[in-house]
Amino acid sequence: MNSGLVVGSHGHHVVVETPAGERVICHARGKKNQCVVGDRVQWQASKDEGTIEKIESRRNLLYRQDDIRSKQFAANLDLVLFVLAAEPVFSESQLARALISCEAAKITPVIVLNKADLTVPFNDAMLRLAPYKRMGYDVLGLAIKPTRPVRTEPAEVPRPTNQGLRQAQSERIEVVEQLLQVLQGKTTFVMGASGVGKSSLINLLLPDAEIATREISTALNSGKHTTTTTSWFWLDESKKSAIIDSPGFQEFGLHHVDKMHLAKLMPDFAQYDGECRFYNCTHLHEPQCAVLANLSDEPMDTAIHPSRHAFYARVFEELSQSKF
Ligand SMILES: Nc1nc2c(ncn2[C@@H]2O[C@H](COP(=O)(O)OP(=O)(O)OP(=O)(O)O)[C@@H](O)[C@H]2O)c(=O)[nH]1
Ligand SMILES: [Mg+2]
Ligand SMILES: [Zn+2]
Repeated sequence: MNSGLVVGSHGHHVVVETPAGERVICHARGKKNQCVVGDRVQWQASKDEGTIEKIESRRNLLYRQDDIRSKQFAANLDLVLFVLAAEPVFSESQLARALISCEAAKITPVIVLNKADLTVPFNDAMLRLAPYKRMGYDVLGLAIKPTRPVRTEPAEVPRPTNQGLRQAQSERIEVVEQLLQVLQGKTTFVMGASGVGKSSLINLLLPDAEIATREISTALNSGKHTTTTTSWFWLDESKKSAIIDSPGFQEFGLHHVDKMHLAKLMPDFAQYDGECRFYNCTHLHEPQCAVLANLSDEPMDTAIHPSRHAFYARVFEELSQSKF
């Protein structure tokens, strides 16, 4: 039996990396051995491919359920970078669901807002993230692959081109160093909607990775350079830090979450845990409910925004209908 790490997931097969750094295509033996990227496995060689015989117990498992049929996960993670962009305008429901999923799996999320070069929509998006900052989430504003300089000088002071270039380069270095600091010594899963710049982020950190990204010139609808598989990349030679690219998604089901546990996974709600009159309060209609008592659209750490409560009620209802 050989040991290995799952570094790629392609639907019908996975790629396993051996301790010596070789990569082998493996197939699962039966339903029980369905593994995901990040899994430590035992595998048996058969000709030039392999069979997964055993999955080592997981530290955690991130669920990302697109719909009833297709589920994708990664295991044994330290950090999730949830990437949003100034454009396309992000879905707050998707963000909120992803954060709940991270909390449920006990994995720290960091929100990355990309495309800082698109100043106006970027600032709007940053404003929409203010409540999440107040909840204690880290928000990192970046321009991973800007199409224009991020910081522009007044038009009447033209700068020599080489200086502009040098500034652009030093900004790149700043972004890379900022990111590498966050990722140091961790296994990080990059997730977010299609087109936000997940693969661009990995290319910036690892120019040799040369992941195809969705360029405007390659017809938006063709989906040609959209990521379709989940892949693991080492960030350092000592193999202490790793980053995982994943396909973009639309929906984000939370069917694995217990509805009575939902409020504990939302930090603005969780601050009132145990303060309602009834221990099994659903925070929907009960008298002397600490959550309902603190609904307010004031920008305060103690407030629960009415739109967050509407979101909570929607997900609570969804989980009440759930067949899972
Ligand atoms: N303006 C601007 N565009 C960017 C920036 N970063 C990435 N992009 C562009 O955004 C588009 C999508 O980037 P990708 O890296 O392919 O996005 P992705 O999240 O991997 O998308 P999927 O693989 O489909 O999930 C590309 O055209 C990038 O050039 C940025 O900082 N500013
Ligand atoms: Mg991609
Ligand atoms: Zn309550």
